[in-house]
Amino acid sequence: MARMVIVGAAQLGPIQRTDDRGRVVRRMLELLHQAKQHGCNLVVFPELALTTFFPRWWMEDQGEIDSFFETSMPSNETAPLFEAAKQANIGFYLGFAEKTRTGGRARRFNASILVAPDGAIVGRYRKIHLPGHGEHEPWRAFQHLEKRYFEVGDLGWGVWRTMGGLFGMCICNDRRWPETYRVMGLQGVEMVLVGYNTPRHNPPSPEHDRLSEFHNQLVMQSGAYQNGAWVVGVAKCGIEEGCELIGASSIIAPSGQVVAQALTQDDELVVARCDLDLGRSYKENIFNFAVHRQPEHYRLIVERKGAVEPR
Ligand code: CDV
Repeated sequence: MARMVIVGAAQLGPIQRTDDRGRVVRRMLELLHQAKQHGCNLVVFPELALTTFFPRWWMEDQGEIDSFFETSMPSNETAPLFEAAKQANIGFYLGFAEKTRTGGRARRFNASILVAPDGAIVGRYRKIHLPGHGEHEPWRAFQHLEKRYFEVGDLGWGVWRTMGGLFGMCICNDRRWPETYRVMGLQGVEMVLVGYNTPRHNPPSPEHDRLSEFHNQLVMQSGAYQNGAWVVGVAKCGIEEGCELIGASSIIAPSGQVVAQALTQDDELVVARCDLDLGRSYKENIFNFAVHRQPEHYRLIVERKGAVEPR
């Protein structure tokens, strides 16, 4: 019998700096309500879904920076989301800025959680590929200070058995790197969940701006196909504090085909019925890792970070 998961990609339109979390959660609850009407089992929200994309600003006051972080999950503001999802028997992925304390010091991550339909947090992920820069670069139209505000994630890419399948998570820039998907592929992942905030304008390489949606599709479709897994990519998008973020939230089959895609740059629920067994023919044939991979020839991938050209 097919293992069906009805997935809702809950794209969010822009969140302005003045929008408080209560207002954002009300928008998310509306998308969750729509998901329930569509019979969804799983809803995927974007990266840093509770606030505006704050790494676009240089900030020096740690109190101001910390105002964008969550110190507990669920928090007071997100508790209604957890409660409504549990009532609706829907699992969800949520991206947020996490502040935690370990070894007597504060640590900050760009994080996501996977919540099962019974309300239990079954998976945690902390973003590994942090794009942008760590210092103020005033020449840019806007900053991208993820390297300043977050530590590199320390949990690797896990895969969790829940909702009748094998689910993995990554966050935004991670989706551009084949290693992200392959580490999950090597754990048999059947569906990769990824939230993103992708400014259309890339200050160091503006010649790429017109290709933003193409690159978004290219990496998620190839990640899906090369690992025989579904990929659900969900944007926060539209014009946020004067900065345009792309939409194009997509549900992509293990064949690499886009099954459903957002039409707007606003709050929008994109729904697809996903057969988790659809990846099997890829995993057992063309991408049968156990038969065809040659890891002894891949050593450079883990031994070398940057490219070194031959002499
Ligand atoms: N939030 C992100 O990770 N954004 C990057 C941009 C800066 C290129 C992305 O890969 O979409």
